Amino acid sequence: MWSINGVKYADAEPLQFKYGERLRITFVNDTMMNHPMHLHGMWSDLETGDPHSIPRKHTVIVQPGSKISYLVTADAMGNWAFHCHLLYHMLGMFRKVVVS
Ligand SMILES: [Cu+2]
Repeated sequence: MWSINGVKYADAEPLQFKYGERLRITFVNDTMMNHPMHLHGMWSDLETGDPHSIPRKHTVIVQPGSKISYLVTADAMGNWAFHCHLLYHMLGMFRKVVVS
């Protein structure tokens, strides 16, 4: 079973974002597969180390053995999906995001 932080979706609490806050999401991929992580409803501003080069993404590929981070402004109220785009990972690698 795939998971995020060792917890599969069925056992996970929703992630709570405060409306208007700017937050950093960091992924550490300790698996041997790519994980294209898709946060719905908000942009993911990929941190590249260069403040002049910040790609805006919906889906960010987290490569094997890598650590990446991106910044999100929680500017969309409501419930959103946040998941790995590989269908057979999605059961575990899925979270509900609540912006309120
Ligand atoms: Cu995955």
